[in-house]
Amino acid sequence: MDLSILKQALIEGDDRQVVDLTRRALDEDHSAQTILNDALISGMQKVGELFEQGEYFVPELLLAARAMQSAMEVLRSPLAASDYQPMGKVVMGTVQGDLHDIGKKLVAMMLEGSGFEVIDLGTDVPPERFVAAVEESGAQLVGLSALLTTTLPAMEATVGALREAELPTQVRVMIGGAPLTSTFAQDVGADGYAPDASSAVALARRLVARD
Ligand code: B1M
Repeated sequence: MDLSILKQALIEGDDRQVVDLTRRALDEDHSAQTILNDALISGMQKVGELFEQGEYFVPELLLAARAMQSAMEVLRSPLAASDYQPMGKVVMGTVQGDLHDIGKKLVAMMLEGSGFEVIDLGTDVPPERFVAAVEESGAQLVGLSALLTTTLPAMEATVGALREAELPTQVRVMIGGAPLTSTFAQDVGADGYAPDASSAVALARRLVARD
């Protein structure tokens, strides 16, 4: 199967078609990683471009996002089965004011697939919920995601709250999301920045190994 058919179905936000084609691609021995990168992520990139060009509006974004999430459910176990070794506990979430979920879920799935236990707090998460989740779980790592430039101050506030909290163990903080950079990570006092899901796994491994 040509993965561009799946990419096109995602761009059109055709949920059922996307799920069927994702299953078919797996049956035809495309790896979960290839399906994700070559069809789904590149399809979402195209959706973003269409939005920027004024051809798509929020309803089209929502349809594509729903289709992407359904496909990710299909890919969850093959991605997670890739390489299992218990590594540590991570609290993950999208920062306050930001509802973008897909990239963060993808990072969470890849971390799970690499042997991390992930506590996913969802989206629009206030700083104090991150702090409480670390206190309750004893996680060594926190992963913060943001897709909006307007929510970068919330990310800074969250890193600040984690640094100020009296936590039983020293927590490492990694951040990611399209508007971020490693310079921003340094400026707000995070321990690292990852531009995509696979580098997030490599970074998480490095940060946990430092303990
Ligand atoms: Co929104 N949106 N959106 N949107 N949306 C963007 C982000 C935008 C770039 C579109 C555009 O204008 N071109 C733009 C932001 C501009 C900016 O601030 N710079 C934007 C806007 C403006 C908005 C609204 C304000 C629109 C409106 O209402 N007028 C609104 C805001 C709502 C809110 O959050 N308060 C909004 C709403 C939405 C929907 C709800 C409709 C939907 C989200 C649905 C959902 O997530 N459940 C949506 C979508 C789908 C997008 C685009 C099209 C796609 C995002 C996505 O899922 N990408 C996006 C345009 C684009 O990105 N091209 C856009 C696929 C995903 C796999 O990639 O999330 O980048 P990404 O994650 C990557 C990396 O960033 C990284 O790894 C991931 C995998 O490789 N990463 C991490 C992410 N988190 C990480 C954490 C890490 C490490 C790496 O460590 C912890």
